[in-house]
Amino acid sequence: MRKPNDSLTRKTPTVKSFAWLATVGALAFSGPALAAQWNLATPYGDASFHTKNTKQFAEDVTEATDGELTVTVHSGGSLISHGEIKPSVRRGTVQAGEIFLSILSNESPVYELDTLPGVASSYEEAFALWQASKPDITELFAKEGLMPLYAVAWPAQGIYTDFDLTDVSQLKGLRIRAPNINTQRFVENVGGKPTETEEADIPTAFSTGRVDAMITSSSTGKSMSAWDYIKHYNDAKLWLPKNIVFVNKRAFDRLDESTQQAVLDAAKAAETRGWEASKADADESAKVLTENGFTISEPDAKLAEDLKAAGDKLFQDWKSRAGEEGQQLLERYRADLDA
Ligand code: PCA
Repeated sequence: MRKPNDSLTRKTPTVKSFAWLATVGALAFSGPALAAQWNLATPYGDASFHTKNTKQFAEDVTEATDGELTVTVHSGGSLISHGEIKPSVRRGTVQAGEIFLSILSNESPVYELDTLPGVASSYEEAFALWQASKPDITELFAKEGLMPLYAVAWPAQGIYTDFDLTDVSQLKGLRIRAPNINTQRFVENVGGKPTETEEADIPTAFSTGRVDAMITSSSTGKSMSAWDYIKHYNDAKLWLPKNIVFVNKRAFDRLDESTQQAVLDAAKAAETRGWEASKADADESAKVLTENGFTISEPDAKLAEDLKAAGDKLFQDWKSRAGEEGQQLLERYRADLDA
């Protein structure tokens, strides 16, 4: 492991003559032309385990390449808004980005699979689904000049309300915040009114009375200090959606081979670390919610059945949109699971 100031000491020459100084100057001048700098935009804030993981990825790249490539993470939508991140990476305005994969669901049914109930509801299944869908997603991204680096699941999605949720009819007419199209459809299927709100805007949406309830993970509840505006979490374990981190392919191709390999190695490590962090954060977040006065419950048999009915409808709708390609992907995933 390199010590923090190692490169400094190593690069500081012992100056013995002016001739040396000239050489050092020339080296210093040619250095920046070789080194590359990437900006990576993410909509998620520093409190999110995803952002911590991505920042670690950035540090790993800088360290492994000895500064030949530095990656600067711009978190919390500070550089580019969520919906603009993929177009910006495509154009090369920024070299890399992180997004909630299912915000792309209107582009292909493949992007919807991790927000469908009954497809993958544990970490093991969610990871198998990612493995099965990776070739399709890689191909779709390649068509836009993009390359996926890694993907990490959020903890399972549940329902936040300001009352104890025991019956699906309680959701009727409520304005429920949902992070993607399928969750919005699910809200409609349970009789609620879907409201699209970015994670960072959740506290304002509650404080201004724009929403009454939300669907998200325990992690987002913790990051957004949900106890300030709501008190009940039903851990319905609806699905485990993913974030994906990706890069502009031209920017990647411009790197020399060893730098490219360093990026791929750091991405592989980030994926493994991220899935572990997600599991740990799910537990930790449930604890923090409880400590802050939350009541956490699970659906009883009747509520589970009603949520499942709303989910089944979603799944049938997906099937009618998914076409041959989507069906095949689903079958491949199921076959892998059974293997
Ligand atoms: N948090 C993000 C995406 C899914 C999740 O758990 C959100 O709610 O926007």
